[in-house]
Amino acid sequence: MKLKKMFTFLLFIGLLSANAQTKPNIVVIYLDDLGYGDLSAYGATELQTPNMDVLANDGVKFTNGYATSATCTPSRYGLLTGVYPWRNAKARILPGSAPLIISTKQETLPKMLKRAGYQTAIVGKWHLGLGEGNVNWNEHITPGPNEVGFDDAYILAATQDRTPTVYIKDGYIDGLDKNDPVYVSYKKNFEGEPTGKDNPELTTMKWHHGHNNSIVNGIPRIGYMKGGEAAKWSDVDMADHFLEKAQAYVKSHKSKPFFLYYALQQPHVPRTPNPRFVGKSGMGPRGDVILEADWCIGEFMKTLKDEGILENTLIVFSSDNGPVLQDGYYDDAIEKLGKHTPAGKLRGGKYSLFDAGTRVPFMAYWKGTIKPNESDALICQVDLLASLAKLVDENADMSDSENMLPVLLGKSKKGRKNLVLEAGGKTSYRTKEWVLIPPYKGAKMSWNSFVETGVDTEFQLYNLKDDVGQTNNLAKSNPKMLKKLLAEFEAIRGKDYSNFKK
Ligand code: NG6
Ligand code: CA
Repeated sequence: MKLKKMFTFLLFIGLLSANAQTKPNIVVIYLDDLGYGDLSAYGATELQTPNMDVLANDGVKFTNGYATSATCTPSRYGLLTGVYPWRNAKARILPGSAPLIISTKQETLPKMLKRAGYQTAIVGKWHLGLGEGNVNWNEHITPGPNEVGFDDAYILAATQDRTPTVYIKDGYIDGLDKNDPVYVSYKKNFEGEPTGKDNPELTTMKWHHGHNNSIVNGIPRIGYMKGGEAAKWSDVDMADHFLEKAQAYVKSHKSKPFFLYYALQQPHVPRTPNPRFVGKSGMGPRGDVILEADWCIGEFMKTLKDEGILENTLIVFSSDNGPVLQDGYYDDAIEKLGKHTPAGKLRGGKYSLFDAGTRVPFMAYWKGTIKPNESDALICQVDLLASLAKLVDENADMSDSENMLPVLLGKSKKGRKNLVLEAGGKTSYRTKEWVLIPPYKGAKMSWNSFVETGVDTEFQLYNLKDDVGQTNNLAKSNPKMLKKLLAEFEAIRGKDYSNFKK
C-alpha cells in the first residue's frame, strides 16, 4: 500500500514537471535605436552581426515588422501593454523623474504571463516612468516594473543619457550608500555641482544639443543629479552588467517557465563601448556598440544552450525605434559612417513618420520549433500580448493587440490588415502595401536636423510595393486610394488627430 502511494506521488511529480516543460520560456530581446539596416542579416555589408543573424536566419525574419512608435517610451508602452501609445497622451519621451505611465490596473504582457504561471523579469532599460511624482530616490521607488507585472526588475530608469545614472533593483537603487543620498531634478542644478554647460573641461564627450546638465563619468547628461557616488553606473561596463544579470536570471529560474524582457541600451547615446570593442567596427562608437550588443546576444544564447533550455525558449528580437546618427553628442557617428546605411533602403529614421522610424528588425527564434523562414507579413510589437497569450493558452485583456501567433511562429503569412503608427505625437496609417501620412503642422527635420520627420502640410501616399524608399507621393494621382485609406485610418484613430486645419 505504501509503495503504491509512493508510486502515485512520483507519477504526480512527474506529470507536474512534464507539464512545466510544455510551456516554453519566452525572452524578448529589445534594442534601443537599432535600425532596419543595422544587421548583416537585414542587408548590412559594412557591419557583421553574426549572433543577431542566427536569430534572423534560423528563425522567422520579418521584413514588415513594426514598433508602434518612432521613439522609445511610446514603443515600450505599446510592447508591454498591447495598447497603441497614441491612446495615452503621457506616452512621450519621458524625463528620468517622470511618474509611471502604465496604470497598475492595466493589462500587461508580464501580468498575463504571470497568470499563466510564468516567472517574469526585466533586465535593462525601462523608460516608462517610476513612482507617482516627486520620487524620493533613497526609499522604495514605487510603483514601477514590479507593480505592473515583473517579479524581478533590474533596470536603468530612463535612458543612458538621462539622470539618475544608477541601477534600480526591485525599487531600490542598487549599491546606494545611505549617507550619500541621491537627488534628481529636471528643473535646476544642485548648488556647487558641475555641469556640461559650465564645466566643459570636466567632460570627455562633447555635447551638441541639450545633454549639458550633470556630468557623470565625464559624460554630460540630460537632467541634474547629486549624490549616490557609490551607486553610479560605469557606462563602459553597462552591457556586461546587464548581460550578467540576464544570464544569472536564466540560471536561477530555469526550472520553471520564465519570461525575460532583456532590454539592451545599445546603440542609444551616449555610445560607450567597453574597451574590448573600441575601434572594432571602424565606424566609431555607434558601430562598436552594435558589435558589443551582438556579442552580448551571442553570450546570452550560449547560456541558454549551456543550461539546456535553448530548445524550450522562444526568443523575440526587435528594436524600439529606427536608427539615428548624431543624437546629442559628437561621437563620429556621421563622420565614420562610410557606406553603412542604418535604415537600409527605408526613408527617415528615429523620430520619423517615414518608414524607418518604426519598421525595425523583428525576428522570432525557437530552435527546433520554428523553421527558418522570411516573412513579409505585417506584424507589430503591440501584437505580442495577444499572440503570446494564445501561445500559453491564457486570456488577455486586449485592446489593439492582434493574435499573430501563427505568423510569429512562421506557420502563416497572414499578418495584420493595418497599423496606426506614431512619431512625435503624430500618426500615420500603414497597410500591407500603402502608407498614408495626413497633413500636419510642424518641422520637416527632427531637432537634431538630420532626420526627416515625414511631416508635411500636404497628404502623402506611398505604395511600398514599388517604392520602398517613399519618394513618389501618389496622393494627387490616386485620390480614390487616398480617400479609402483616410476613411479606414479615421475609423481607428478618430477624426481629431491633426494639429493642422486647412
Ligand atoms: C531626446 C534627446 C535624445 C534622446 C531622446 C530619447 C535632446 C535634444 N534629445 O529628447 O538625445 O535622448 O530624447 O531617445 O535632448 S529614446 O530612444 O529614448 O526615445
Ligand atoms: Ca529608442
